[in-house]
Amino acid sequence: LGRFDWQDPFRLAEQLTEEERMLADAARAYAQDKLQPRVIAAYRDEVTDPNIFREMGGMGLLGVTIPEEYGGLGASYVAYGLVAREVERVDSGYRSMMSVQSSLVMYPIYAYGSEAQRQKYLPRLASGEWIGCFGLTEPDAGSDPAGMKTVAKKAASGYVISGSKMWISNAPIADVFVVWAKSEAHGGKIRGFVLDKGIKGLSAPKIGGKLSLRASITGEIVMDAVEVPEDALLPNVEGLKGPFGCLNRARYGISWGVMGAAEFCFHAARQYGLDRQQFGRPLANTQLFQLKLANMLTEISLGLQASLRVGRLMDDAQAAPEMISVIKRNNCGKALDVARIARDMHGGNGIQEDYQIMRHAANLETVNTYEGTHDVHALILGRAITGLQAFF
Ligand code: TGC
Ligand code: FAD
Repeated sequence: LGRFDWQDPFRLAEQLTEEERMLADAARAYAQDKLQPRVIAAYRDEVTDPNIFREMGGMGLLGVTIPEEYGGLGASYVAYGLVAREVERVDSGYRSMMSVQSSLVMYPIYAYGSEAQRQKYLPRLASGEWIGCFGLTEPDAGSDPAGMKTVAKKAASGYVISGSKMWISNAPIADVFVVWAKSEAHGGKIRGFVLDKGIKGLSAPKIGGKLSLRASITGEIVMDAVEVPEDALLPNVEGLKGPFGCLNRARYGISWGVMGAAEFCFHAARQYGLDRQQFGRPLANTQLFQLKLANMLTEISLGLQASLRVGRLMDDAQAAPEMISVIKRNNCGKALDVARIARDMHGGNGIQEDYQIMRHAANLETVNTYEGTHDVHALILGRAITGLQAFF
């Protein structure tokens, strides 16, 4: 008979390569030693420390899949997912900082950029010296990015970009802005542009009042007739498949990340149930408590196994976007359920910051919404199942 380990029910660890295991261990050590001690205060005080990018860069955690010649690790998508899991075990906001930089800024510059753009940006994004952001969403175009109003008009020296982006992770502290606009010179098609901080007409005010993802700064991007040279254009992609190509990678990483947050909540609920006595016995010695733990273990182990499968297919260039919708949608929804139930299992302590469950639950509300909401991914799958699109 095989052995059973409640912390690794399907023996995920032994399905990884040595390199993947080593990177996951390094990411866990970094996250637990350097991020965990500061997250409670950072979340409470809504502080994003830009040094975290430099620390992550120093550890090789930014642009894990980008080739080494541009400062990345040239590692697998499975390795990238494992890093996301370890960082999000501490906080979804820290994983957000890492995944925007890696999948939404470095990836498009690598995949769609010129050699000069790769050389200029990638090494400094990989080291964390520069911070990047990705502007797709607008005040009136969230789930439907095709409805964006930002335009790029041809000018003598390049382009003039006007419009505004909303809910942009990292924007107020960003040095590099990857923004998507409808380009008049390209028949109104969506094109990507790379903007440098400090150019005239570009600003990124912080969005305040967030009750979720408070350790990750979020802002607008306001572009008031921003003039950029011709070489700000990402030359090698046109249309929505540009931003969606980046989102495929970020959504995949999120599917691993949220399982890390769920594992934290599951482990905490188990320990709490073993330690806390009511009615003369540990809470964990009741049937209802055990049922909840069994459900958590089941959903987490299935979710991780699914992410591993899709990651292996990504590494073989065989993953379809619909597979990513399945794991982004299901893992986010299940992680949110796990966090909410773990909050309940902690009783009154569940709302206290030191127990960290409420923070994870609040964060996962955002993660369930960004990168395609839970329902938008259902519609993507519904279209694939029926051949009928039901968005409008
Ligand atoms: P649709 O007609 O489906 O497609 C238009 C073009 O795009 C192509 N395409 C894809 N290409 C690659 N990967 C994918 N996943 C793709 N999905 C679509 C498609 O082939 C087509 O290409 P072409 O050449 O024929 O033109 O477009 P639609 O307008 O009907 O799309 C509908 C829908 C709902 C699927 C889509 O708009 C959608 O996914 N909406 C959700 C928006 C979203 O996810 N926004 C995320 C913003 S970024 C963010 O949240 C970052 S948070 C990060 C953090 O902090 O961690
Ligand atoms: P809406 O699209 O208005 O949706 C509202 C509700 O309507 C949702 O429940 C949705 O599922 C539902 N709905 C929408 N369309 C349909 C339909 N056809 N049928 C049925 N129901 C529908 N964006 C970026 O570009 N870059 C970033 O870095 C970034 N970071 C973010 C960070 C945070 C903290 C947050 C909260 C968001 C971030 N986003 C970012 C934006 C995010 O991607 C959007 O919030 C998300 O895509 C949803 O868009 P929306 O908020 O406009 O909601």
